[in-house]
Amino acid sequence: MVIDTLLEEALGGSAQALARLISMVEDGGPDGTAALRAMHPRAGRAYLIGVTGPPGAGKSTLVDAWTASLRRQGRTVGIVAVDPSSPFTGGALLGDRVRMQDHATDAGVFIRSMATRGHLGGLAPATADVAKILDAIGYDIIFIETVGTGQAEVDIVGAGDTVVIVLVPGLGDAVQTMKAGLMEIGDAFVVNKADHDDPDRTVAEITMMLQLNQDRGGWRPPVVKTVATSAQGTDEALAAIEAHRAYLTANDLLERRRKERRRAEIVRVVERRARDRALDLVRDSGRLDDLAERVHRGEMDPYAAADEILTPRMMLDHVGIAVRNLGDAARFYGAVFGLSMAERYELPDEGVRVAFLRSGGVDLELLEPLGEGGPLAKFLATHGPGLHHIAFRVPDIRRAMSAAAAAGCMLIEPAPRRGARGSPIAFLHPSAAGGVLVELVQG
Ligand SMILES: Nc1nc2c(ncn2[C@@H]2O[C@H](COP(=O)(O)OP(=O)(O)O)[C@@H](O)[C@H]2O)c(=O)[nH]1
Ligand SMILES: [Mg+2]
Repeated sequence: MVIDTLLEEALGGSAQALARLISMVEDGGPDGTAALRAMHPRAGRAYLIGVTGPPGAGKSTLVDAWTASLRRQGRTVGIVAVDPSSPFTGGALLGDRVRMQDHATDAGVFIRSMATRGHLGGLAPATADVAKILDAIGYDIIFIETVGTGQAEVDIVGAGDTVVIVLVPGLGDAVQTMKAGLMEIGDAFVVNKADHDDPDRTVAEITMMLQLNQDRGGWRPPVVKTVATSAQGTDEALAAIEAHRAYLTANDLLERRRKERRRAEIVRVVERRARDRALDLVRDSGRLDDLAERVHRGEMDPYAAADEILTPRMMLDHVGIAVRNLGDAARFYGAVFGLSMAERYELPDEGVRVAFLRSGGVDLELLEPLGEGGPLAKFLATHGPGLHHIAFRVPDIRRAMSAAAAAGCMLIEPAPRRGARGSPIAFLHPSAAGGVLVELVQG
């Protein structure tokens, strides 16, 4: 399979294979999921550092300086940068590439720029997944750079083991940052562009805000001044990150943090699958056009239209089996499928005793005649035990009944009645339904 080959090549050090793998993951299709699945057991060794702050604060320049230092220590580095892609300029993607050129030929560094998907504050959702792939491939340190403007970004950098907030001198940004909720998640603060304005004042302001922010679990986020363009203070900032890592490790907090992140990961997978399922449901564009037309004409609202799409037009609800002895049959299905008897009741008017066995999917309704002469007793006398009826759940029982009547099917009763389980039910005569008695249940 293509994925296996790609994985093998990427693990063997092919940057090209790795880039293709990441594209698959970004696309979010089944191949990407397969790749992530295969890589999952290998991930968890890298240290993830989230870097965020206002645009232009110098995040990329800082990451670049840190990468150079880490490479000198012999550590490999993966970088995932999420940039707002301006429709006018093509965004900062090119800028990042140009700046990171020094590392372009270094096999120990892998840089991936991801575009935000259009809308303001929108983020390439696969960031954490891409980081995971880089982790699994074996990069020691992974930087996730995002523009800190809102909750979505908070979620993404929150995926880091250490979260670094980058600010520049001047109160405005710091206030904005606090509003965006970034203050609470910062494990270390960098005041970059210390060659400008009055950096010490900004350091003091941040320190004060941090003091107002109680309960950091014993950790005091350091605040470091840097000039990223000339690598001044950048090693001190890196040391602050390392100190946080050491703190987490020494206090058994790293594993706890990572375990908490698994919840977010599961939610992400559920979200992705739910979205895939949703796309599947609207794939029938003829049906979608039809619903759009009806909404447009004012015959229904968009919510009812969505309900029509989300509710299957027909779903097997239960299968009714005529038996001579309820207990024996129930024991059999219990022994084989582990079904338990959910309800048991007698309907003297209809001459049946009923047992419902719930399966979690399609239920079984076992029917035993109550005395002689009822319809079920007659059924048993002519057919013997066996399939008695199948019941379909439909969104609108009256609609289904009139469709059946229009198709020439005889209705056993003209209007729905309330079934023993509370929902409206109706029966269609077997003659038009392929020889099977069909029960309709409104779902
Ligand atoms: N004067 C000065 N300029 C810097 C500093 N750090 C970065 N820059 C410049 O600020 C601009 C934005 O930097 P960049 O790293 O792309 O910011 P990002 O948007 O936060 O990633 C670039 O032109 C950098 O060269 C600094 O410490 N001092
Ligand atoms: Mg940048």
